[in-house]
Amino acid sequence: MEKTAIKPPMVSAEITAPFRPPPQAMMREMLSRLGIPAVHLIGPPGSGKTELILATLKSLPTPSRVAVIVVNPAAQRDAHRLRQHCRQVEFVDAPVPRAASVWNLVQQLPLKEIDLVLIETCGGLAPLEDLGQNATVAVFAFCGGDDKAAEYHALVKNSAAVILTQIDMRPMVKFNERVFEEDVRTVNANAQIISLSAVTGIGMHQWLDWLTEALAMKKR
Ligand SMILES: Nc1nc2c(ncn2[C@@H]2O[C@H](COP(=O)(O)OP(=O)(O)OP(=O)(O)O)[C@@H](O)[C@H]2O)c(=O)[nH]1
Ligand SMILES: [Mg+2]
Repeated sequence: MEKTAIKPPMVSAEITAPFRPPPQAMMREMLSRLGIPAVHLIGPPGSGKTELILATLKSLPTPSRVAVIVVNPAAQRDAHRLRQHCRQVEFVDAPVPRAASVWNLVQQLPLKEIDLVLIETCGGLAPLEDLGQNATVAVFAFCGGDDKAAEYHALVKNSAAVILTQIDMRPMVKFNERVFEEDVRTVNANAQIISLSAVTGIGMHQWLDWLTEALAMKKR
C-alpha cells in the first residue's frame, strides 16, 4: 500500500503572530491615559502652519510643556525655527506622514512633562493616514486664495477647526471670505472657522481659546 506523507496542520500567520494594535491606536491610548491631546495641523505648503505654531508657543503660558512634531520634506528647517521657543521639537524629513514614525517619536518624548502634542504636516489633498491625533485642524492662508476650502474639501470635512491665516494681508490680496466660508460650510457644518494673523496676532485669541478648550476636555 502506498504511504501518504502526513502533512503538518496549516497554521495561519494570523494565529501565530502576536497581536499588536496599529501605531495610531497605541498612541491614542497612551496619550489618552495621560490626558495629553494631540492636535494635527495640516494644510498646503506655505499656508502658515509653522508660523502659527510659533505664535502659539509665544502666547501659551507654559510653552515648555508643548511638544511639536513636524513632518515634511525639509522638516529640519521648521524644527530649527521652532526650537528657539520649544524644548521638545522632533521632525521627520518625509513627504508623507506615517503613523508608525509619529508614534516612534511620541514614545521618545518625556510625556510626564508634556501637556500638548502638536503635529505639523504638509498636504491634505490625498487621503491621509490617521496619525493617532485627537483633532485635525486645517490651515489655509489668505495668500493661497479663496478656493482652498473647496480644493481641500476632504481635509475640511475631517477637521474640527479651519484656520485662515495671514489676514493681515487683506489689503493686498484678492480673497472673498464669504466664498471661503461657504465652501467650508458646504462640507462641514460644525468646524470652527478662525481667521487670524500669526504675525500681528489679530484673531490669535480665538485659536488659543479653541486650543485651551481642547486641553481642558482631554484632561476631563
Ligand atoms: N504676513 C503674514 N505672513 C505669514 C503669516 N503666517 C505665515 N506667514 C508667512 O508665510 C510664509 C509661510 O509660512 P510657514 O509658517 O513657513 O508655512 P508652512 O505652512 O509651515 O509651510 P510648509 O512647512 O512648507 O508647508 C512664511 O514666510 C511666514 O512668515 C501671517 O499670519 N501673516
Ligand atoms: Mg512649516
